[in-house]
Amino acid sequence: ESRYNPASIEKHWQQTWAEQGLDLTPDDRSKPKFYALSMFPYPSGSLHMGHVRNYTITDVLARVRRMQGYRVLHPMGWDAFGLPAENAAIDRGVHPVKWTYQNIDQMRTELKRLGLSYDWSREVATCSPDYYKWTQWIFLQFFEAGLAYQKESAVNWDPIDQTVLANEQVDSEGKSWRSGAKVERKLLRQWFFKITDYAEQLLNDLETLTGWPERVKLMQANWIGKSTGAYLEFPIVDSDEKIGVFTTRPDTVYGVTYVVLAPEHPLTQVVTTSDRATAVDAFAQEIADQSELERTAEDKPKRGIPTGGKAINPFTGEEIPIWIADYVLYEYGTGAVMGVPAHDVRDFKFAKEQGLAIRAVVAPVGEAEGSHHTPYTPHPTPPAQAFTEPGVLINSSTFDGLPSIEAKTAIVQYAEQNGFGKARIQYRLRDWLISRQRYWGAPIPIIHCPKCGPVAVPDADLPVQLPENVELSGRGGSPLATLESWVNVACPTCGTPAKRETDTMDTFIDSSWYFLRYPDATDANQVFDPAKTNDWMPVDQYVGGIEHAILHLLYSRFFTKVLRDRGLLNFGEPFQRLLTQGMVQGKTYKNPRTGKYVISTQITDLSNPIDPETGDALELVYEKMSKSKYNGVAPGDVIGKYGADTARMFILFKAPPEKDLEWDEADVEGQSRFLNRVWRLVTEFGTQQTSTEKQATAVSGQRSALNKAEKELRRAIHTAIAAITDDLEGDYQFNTAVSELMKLSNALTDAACKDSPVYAEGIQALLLLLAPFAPHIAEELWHGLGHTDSVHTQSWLTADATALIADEKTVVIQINGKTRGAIEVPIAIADDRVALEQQIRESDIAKRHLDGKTIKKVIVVPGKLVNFVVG
Ligand code: ANZ
Ligand code: ZN
Repeated sequence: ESRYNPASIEKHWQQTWAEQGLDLTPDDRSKPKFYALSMFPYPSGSLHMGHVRNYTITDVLARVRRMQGYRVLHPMGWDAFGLPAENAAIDRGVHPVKWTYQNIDQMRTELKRLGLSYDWSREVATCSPDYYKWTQWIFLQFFEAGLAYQKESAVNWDPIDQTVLANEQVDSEGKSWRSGAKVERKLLRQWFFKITDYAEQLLNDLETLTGWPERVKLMQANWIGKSTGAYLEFPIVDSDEKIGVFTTRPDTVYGVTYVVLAPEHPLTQVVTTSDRATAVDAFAQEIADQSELERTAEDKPKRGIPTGGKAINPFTGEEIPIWIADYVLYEYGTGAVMGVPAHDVRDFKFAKEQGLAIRAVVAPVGEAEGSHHTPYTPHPTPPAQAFTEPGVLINSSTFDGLPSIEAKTAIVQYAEQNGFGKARIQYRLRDWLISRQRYWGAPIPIIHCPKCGPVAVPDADLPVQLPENVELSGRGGSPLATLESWVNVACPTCGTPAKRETDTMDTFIDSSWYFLRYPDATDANQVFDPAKTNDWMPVDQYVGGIEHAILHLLYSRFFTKVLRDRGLLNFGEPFQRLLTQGMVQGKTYKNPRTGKYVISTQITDLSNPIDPETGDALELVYEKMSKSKYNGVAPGDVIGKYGADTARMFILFKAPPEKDLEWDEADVEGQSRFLNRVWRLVTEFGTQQTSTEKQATAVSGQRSALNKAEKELRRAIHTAIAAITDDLEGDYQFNTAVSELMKLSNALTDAACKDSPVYAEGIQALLLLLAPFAPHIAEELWHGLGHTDSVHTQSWLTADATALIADEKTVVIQINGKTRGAIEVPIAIADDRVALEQQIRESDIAKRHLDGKTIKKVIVVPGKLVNFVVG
């Protein structure tokens, strides 16, 4: 009998499976399909535990569905464009191509060590020309559909590095992460995707995503941010122009005491009076340099100044002042707001600070005029705070007395009839800015012609290859712009000398369609064969991190809808079910006073951890694994020490998939011990019988012919089958599935019928049930039993319902409520009140305790308990 040696068996089976092509995607359309997908990683260089958890979850599902008779598509690839490669080039002089592919090779090797059943023949890397050719082709589909356009837009500009920064590269003080310079806002011509055209669908279709976590759907809905209200126009005094505002509260229009423009609003120039011009310009300049975050921060005082201009409230004819203020965003609604301090918190604060009039026009229900409870008294002084709830209109002319909801409709109708407004729906979602002044991304396939404007690169000329010899300095805008030989081309339409677009695409574009490519990953002639992609899609189970709850998932849904509308797809939602796995947290030593993290190897006594630098007592907490917290565990180390099967089992066992998981070495060892027990159990069984016998006896006999021990074991086996099968549906309770495996192994260990065919059935069942979780050891032991085909190609077991039924029930015997013992009673008797009492009275235990006593009362709970109350 050999010892369990994960290192050698895992390597052996990984090679064998690859040679056999075990994980290739079958083409057999007679089977139902199952598309199992993990979010593909960015090739940073090495796997972290978050990856391991993500991919293990998906792998278990892929393996189990195969055994259940599905044809499974389970692919893997690389989200390989992006800034880190470019920074590596700048910092260390390695070319992004080389850096990226080295990382991919390293990570692929690590993935293979985990025994993940990927169809590697479908691997994609978004930075490969075979892939980005189609990213560019899709861009042109958007362009043709009018969904890709250029617009001046404010970007974060680093004046030292002379480059555009992403929002994430600007810190909370508005400084560049790289140069530390105060970031400026600069207007540049950028490419956008018109995602706002799909806002309504993206919102409404969330309802159809019944397999998504509610939390994620809510986050998307909030991001899309639908508001129903009105567009109203306020004419400017002494001008033909009008200020359009978006409001969700048209019912408050009689309470408007001023209008506010965003400082960037073009009408600012029109309304500002000459005496105010200098002050207004200075203020606008100051605000322009602030990020949106700084401007909208809740706790900051609202800042603004009057322009000197006046507008007219079209409902009252009244003249009201026009201001500019930082809290009005140019990018939302119309970039202008009607100020109603009595009913809006921000307006209220602003009016108080600036001494603007406050006029109540909505009263709480019951306080308004005409109510029979309290006679209405207009507020003699301005209210102490804004009343933001709906109520009943007051001080609103003919609309007085209307409840807010009705007043909204009536007021919008009135505005519409008189030509100064209409109903409007507004979304918080903005068009997607997709151009990046970066090298390591897919070039935007557009040629700018002085005669024709922006022209699509003809399909035949795709891909627009990324030139390799580009100097990367990290400064000065788009690196591609420096390569004149590449930039200068003839216009494909008219032949005039023209210039290539030098921006590249946001890498989120690459990942917005990769799942459509896997069904036809190597197609050189088309983006994908619609027949194949329509067959495999939608993804049946998508697994990934919650950090992608909004952008990646929203963009992917958007792409799917656009490509459907282009006639390429016959479905509108890409991901049927979504699982967002919890974080993997590591044991972290933290100094509560300084907030600093301490490396565990520097701590002398881990049971009483002290900060070696400061002498403070350290706190032991679990936090998301990260280099800066010294709490990471490298997947390679764990696999090296315990094997991939143990790592997988631990991760699945330790917490339900959507919950956070605390990495705990003791529990890893626990799983290692469990697999060792399974190893011994099965190998001991194997040595007792010849292989032919083992297979012959694996089929259990008739239930009636079984003795008590056999029946019990069979019940344990089929309980495990039923429970594990159930755990692999619905909520995916892998943790309880693993405990069921442990229970079954215990039942086998304790079984009093080791030479029975039922025992052989149990051993086989254990391996088949274990296979999706710990694929290598299951395969090795399966072959050890004499099988010549793979455990992973076997059929999943179905529970035998008759085996689940127990013959007897355990009934507790109590005297005056105290438990004195328990006996097994045949079910027919246990469930019959009278028969049960009779049987229990005659039992030895009862007789002994009742001897010489008078029974006053007997309480019988059929199937469970008999309690004798004695005097
Ligand atoms: C008058 C009013 C009165 C408003 C009232 C609210 C309460 P949501 O729900 O987020 O869509 N608003 C409109 N455009 C704005 C902009 N560009 N920057 C800052 N604020 C803007 O919010 C819509 C409300 O936010 C609008 O309704 C407007 O203020 C303000 F008692 O109009 B309201
Ligand atoms: Zn041209």
